[in-house]
Amino acid sequence: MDDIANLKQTLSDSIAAAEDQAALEAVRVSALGKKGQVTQLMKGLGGMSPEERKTAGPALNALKDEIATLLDSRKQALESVEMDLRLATERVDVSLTPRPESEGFIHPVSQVIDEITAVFGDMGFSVAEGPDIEQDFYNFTALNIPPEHPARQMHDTFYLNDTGEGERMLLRTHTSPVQIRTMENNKPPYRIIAPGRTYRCDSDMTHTPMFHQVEGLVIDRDINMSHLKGCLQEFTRSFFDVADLNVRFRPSYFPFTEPSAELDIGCTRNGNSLTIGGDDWLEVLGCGMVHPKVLEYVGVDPNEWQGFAFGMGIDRIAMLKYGIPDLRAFFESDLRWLRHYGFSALDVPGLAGGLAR
Ligand code: 2NM
Repeated sequence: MDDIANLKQTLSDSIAAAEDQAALEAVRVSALGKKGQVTQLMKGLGGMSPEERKTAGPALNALKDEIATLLDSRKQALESVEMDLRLATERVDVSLTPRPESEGFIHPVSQVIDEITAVFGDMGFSVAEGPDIEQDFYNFTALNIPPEHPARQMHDTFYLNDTGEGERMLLRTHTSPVQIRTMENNKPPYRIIAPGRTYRCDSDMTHTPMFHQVEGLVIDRDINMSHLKGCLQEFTRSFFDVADLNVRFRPSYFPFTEPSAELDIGCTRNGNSLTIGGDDWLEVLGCGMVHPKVLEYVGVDPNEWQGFAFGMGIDRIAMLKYGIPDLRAFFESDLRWLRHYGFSALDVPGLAGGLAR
């Protein structure tokens, strides 16, 4: 029993003297490890007489528990000292300047689509969408474009490969098929715009084979030409943010409208440069009263319903509004170009960047 008391004293002293985790672990191994002193004594129990074992057994078990408890509390004390030391000596420099995140930019075409949508949205229009790959019926026939019309010739329209099953599909040459589908699938009245990609086999300084259009459609029981004029005058003045912008309508022709017109806005030409506002004229969109034949194609009774439609190219008016000189740079995906001409998604000065609202 004296051996036990002595061992307990020695081990407690070693535990108290352990200066760090490694020293403490060494003490633990020397006491409770496989060949540790306490372990060895416990192995000796087997060779004892039952009498001896009766007193030595509980005493050794108590020693083992006491040493384990002492080891544990010393371990916690050392950990807390180590933590205090780390807290006192280590630093996180929260003042370090962060590396700048790379910021994305809104493409001018997306920005202009958003602006146009905002203006017509305020006038009660909603946005309609449809497929880029179309059938001849929706792109041409239903728009009163007869088979012999030049717009149908191969040089203008991209046709998909013939699959042998039915009609050859094509890439829509305007977004009008969206209006056709909307009228076919919904009952009048309609008040929609259809922005999106359009395709024509044309590529030079001022034409890209893929370009963007917004078309609009208003059909109700008594929509007339003056609604068309008021709506589009309001749109151009709001979109270009020029309150007294000159506007004029010139007679024109489209197969899908009768009468048809083109809308010019006031501009100023100076050598090669062109600015909005002034006494010169610039053509910006086509429009007209929807042809009765178009309404008949989609099952809308032209004796009950009538209205107007319009269409404009987005890419060119984006160039105009934001002074972008080269159309082809629009679709080259040059990030330096986008950083220069693009719009921040986070710092939007009013939805339309200076809309008169
Ligand atoms: C234009 C000009 C005039 C037009 C017509 C239609 C529809 F589907 F309602 F008949 N959608 N868009 C239209 C009318 C388009 O673009 C220069």
